[in-house]
Amino acid sequence: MNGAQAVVRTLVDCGVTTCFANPGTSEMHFVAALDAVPEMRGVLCLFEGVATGAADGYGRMAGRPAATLLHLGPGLANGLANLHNARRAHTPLLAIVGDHATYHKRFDAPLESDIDALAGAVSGWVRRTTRSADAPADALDAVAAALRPPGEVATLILPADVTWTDGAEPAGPTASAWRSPSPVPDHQITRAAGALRGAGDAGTSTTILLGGTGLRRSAIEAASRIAAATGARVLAETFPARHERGAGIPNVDRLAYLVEFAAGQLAGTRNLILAGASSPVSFFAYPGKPSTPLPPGCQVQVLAEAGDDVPGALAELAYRVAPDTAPLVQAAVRPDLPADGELTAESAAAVIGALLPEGAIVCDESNTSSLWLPGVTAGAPPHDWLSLTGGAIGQGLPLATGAAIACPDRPVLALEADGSAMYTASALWTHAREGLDITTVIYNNRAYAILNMELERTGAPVTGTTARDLLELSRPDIDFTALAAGMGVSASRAETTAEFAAQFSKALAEPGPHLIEVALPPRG
Ligand SMILES: Cc1ncc(C[n+]2csc(CCOP(=O)(O)OP(=O)(O)O)c2C)c(N)n1
Repeated sequence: MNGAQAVVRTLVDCGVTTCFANPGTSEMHFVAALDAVPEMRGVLCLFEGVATGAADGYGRMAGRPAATLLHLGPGLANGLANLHNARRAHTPLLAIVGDHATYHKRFDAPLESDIDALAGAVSGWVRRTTRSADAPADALDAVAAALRPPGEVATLILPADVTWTDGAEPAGPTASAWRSPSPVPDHQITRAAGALRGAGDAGTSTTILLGGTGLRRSAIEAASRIAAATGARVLAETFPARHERGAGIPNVDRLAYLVEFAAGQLAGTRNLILAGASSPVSFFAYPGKPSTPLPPGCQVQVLAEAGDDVPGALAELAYRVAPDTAPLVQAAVRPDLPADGELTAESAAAVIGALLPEGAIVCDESNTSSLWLPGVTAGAPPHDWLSLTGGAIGQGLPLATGAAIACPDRPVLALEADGSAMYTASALWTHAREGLDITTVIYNNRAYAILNMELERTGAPVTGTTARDLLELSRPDIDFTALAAGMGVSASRAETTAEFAAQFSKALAEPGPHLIEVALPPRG
């Protein structure tokens, strides 16, 4: 076998069976190896940000890494923003980056750049293979690193001659390579139990902040039992990688994006217990505003870090402080389909709440249009909610691509703001090419609406029309139905609530990708 064939065989043997690729000349032997090892599914993405975002969506849902195949430094750089989001999501992800042949690098050919430096910005593990015979073992180490709890981006740089040189043997998976999450030390559970025993006392309020695997069903149920028994509050981190929610699962509100609102949610908290979440911070600094929403004097304690066994820690805590208490589960309630009327983000949310199918995977990058969604979907049939973990927009359409490939039997919704959709719109072509069951809803408000709000909040002095003009997506308006149709995705445009309801239920009923453009009214 040549190095590429042995790497692909090794990856398949340890469960990495999907490769989101945008290759170039230095990756041609890797591409050819996909024919030699047909168990590896190659998925062509037309921009590297789609490949990396898709690998993020895949890893979040499958719990094991997909590979990406990227072309030297520039290809990696194009994929960096969504690798950043994957890093924040703690997604297991294997970034394979091709490079010039080892002996060719010193000639400084045009595509030569510092791949290692670029990779270091987002990866928990980086290795450059220099000999074909080492490539399979390096690939195995890369997968093990990606799966290291809580999950990380592992980057393997493969020079072209490493991939084309013969004499490599696949490396067998070694069970010891895969580590499980660490159990939480007893003293952390004891300390949290101590704080919780005083949770209901006047003036000593305790809040449990869930994040990471703390937002899986069993962890949420344990947290709900603790809350019911002790009077503690439970909140979720603002942008979870994957939140299991819906009827039959306790409802957990997310901490608000705006620091003032988050401060309101945390008001009165004397003890904050972190279960898989980081201590909350304001997304940005604003003149005169605090950097964290925590009330003054609030004690923060870690029950479990993201890489720990968060559900296990919560279960043990529930055993100690809530042995006889049942979780408070969310009832099955959903809004009626709204009557016809003006189509707004609020009425569109009601339609989604009324029709959300069981088992849906919702990839939410709807930004300012998301405000009404949590409330109207809380009692919908059980579903997963995937959000923008690292704030780098252009993630939603790729994320949906990977989620749909990881879970081909589940309906996937991509709820997309127009500006964010445009970063990685070519993901729609992959939706069509792979026949993915993804319903994309584009909220077309013809603006970077959130930045209009941020312009006010930062207090930046606006004296003319240029600043506002940089935040408008008009002249020309973007025609998303034409864009989608041009990439082979069945598309329609809704101007009223009834039109949206009809188009949305049709899209859900038909297999394959659909896009619905929600024409929002002009901002007041
Ligand atoms: C990679 C990246 N580039 C730029 C930004 C800055 N940014 C934040 S929100 C935003 C515009 C969002 O507009 P849209 O997606 O249309 O959502 P809306 O605010 O209209 O709901 C931009 C450009 C970012 N967060 N990430």
